[in-house]
Amino acid sequence: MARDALLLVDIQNDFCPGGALAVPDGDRIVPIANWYARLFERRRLPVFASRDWHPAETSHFVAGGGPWPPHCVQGTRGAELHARLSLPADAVVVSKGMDPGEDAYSAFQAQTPAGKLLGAELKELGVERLFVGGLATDYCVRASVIDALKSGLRAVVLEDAVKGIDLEPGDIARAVAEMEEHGARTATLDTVEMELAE
Ligand code: VGL
Ligand code: ZN
Repeated sequence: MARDALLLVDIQNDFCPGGALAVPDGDRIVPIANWYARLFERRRLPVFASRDWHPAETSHFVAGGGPWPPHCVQGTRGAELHARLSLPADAVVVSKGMDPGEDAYSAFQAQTPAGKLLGAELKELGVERLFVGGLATDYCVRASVIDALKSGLRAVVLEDAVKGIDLEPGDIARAVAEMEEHGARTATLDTVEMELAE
């Protein structure tokens, strides 16, 4: 049983500079995410990486009536996890957004390669607390953290391993405040080991 797990949300080329839906400085979190991944690996704690994994046509994209330019289309380079993201060999990649009628911002809508929902997988592992980093703070990180809390898990936002879009100035700060209002804690490289010890 593993009480704690790490979730790295959507650290994909399209959310990094040069990508179709670039988060400003999105790639800057990669080395920090790698550090967290190593920490959890050393402690034999499970590591999950979610990916946005859309069909070419979806109501999530502008052409389908949605808010976003096409991004993270299944099988494209933009949908690949960032090349410098370094995950433990036994990390589980979960995919979301495959349904052409669904945004699927939350990693709790994502499935393992075996088709199991992330929440079910975490429950099976005995996970009680999820540490979350990734992209974007004000969309998929926010939705994933709030879903984690609603599903009865504790959640810790890794503040130095997230970056947001701020489509409206203040979105990132509001997202962090909202996650905290739902009960999320925050941690950084400096405090995560203390947090893990609790
Ligand atoms: C995301 C916008 C659209 C995200 C995904 O990963 O935060 N944002 N699709
Ligand atoms: Zn998307």
